[in-house]
Amino acid sequence: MFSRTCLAFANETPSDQANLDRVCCWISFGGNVGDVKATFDAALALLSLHCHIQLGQRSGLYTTAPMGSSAGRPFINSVCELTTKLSPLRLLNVLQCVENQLGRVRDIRWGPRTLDLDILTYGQYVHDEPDLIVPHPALTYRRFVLDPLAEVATDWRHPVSEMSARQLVARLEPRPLRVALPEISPSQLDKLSGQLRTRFPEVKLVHADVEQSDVLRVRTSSPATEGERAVIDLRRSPGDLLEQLTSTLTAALDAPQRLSDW
Ligand code: PH2
Ligand code: MG
Ligand code: MG
Repeated sequence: MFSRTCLAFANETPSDQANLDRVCCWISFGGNVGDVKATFDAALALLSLHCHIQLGQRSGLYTTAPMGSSAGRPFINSVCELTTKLSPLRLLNVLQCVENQLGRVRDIRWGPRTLDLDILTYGQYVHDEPDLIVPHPALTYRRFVLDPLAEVATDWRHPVSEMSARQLVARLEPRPLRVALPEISPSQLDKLSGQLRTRFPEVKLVHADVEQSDVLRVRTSSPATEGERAVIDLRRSPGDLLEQLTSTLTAALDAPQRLSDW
């Protein structure tokens, strides 16, 4: 059952043998160091060796604005579908093995990288623990994953909000983009608006947590409540509030350029 090809993944043991049904997953690819296209190809080749992974559709390659003050040069991003019998944590482990084999150095959080492989979704599975969160918690506001996903995952729906990738992109398109920060005081909001105005003239920060679908809601000090899963949780981003908002808005307002097929 556990074919020899799986031994290419050094951290795996025979207990990784999976007896689950095959699950369809979407994986994001990102990188901005070295020959990123060659690294993506090498990652696909390694994943295709795994006896419990079958590769599916993939999007084109996109150039995207680097999100985060330490991220470095623009990124190349893409998404790929795979089906697997591996559990979510086993799959995560395989992805990390591939990242490591292809020269990933884990030093600066959100720093420049040769390769980042993230599980965007694992079937309809919803899991929120420190070891792994699926669906990826930032999926709903990052154009660098949503645009590639919208290109190929046309039947896909977000397991919690049930929105398609195209609908999630559409939420980010109105200008001005209204962003609600209900936990921030009016005076702090004025200050933040002033600090963000030059870089993001198309963004309007609002305090009122009005029930309007065109408002992007952001949590800054408490977790989203039940039924509020498309809310952006800034506490997952590095830096102070200004830096967290800057990186979030960079990802939300980006207009990724499709470079080529992959
Ligand atoms: N990944 C990061 C940090 N910043 N920026 C872009 N454009 N694309 C990424 O994939 C990306 C990023 C950390 O995972
Ligand atoms: Mg990532
Ligand atoms: Mg990652």
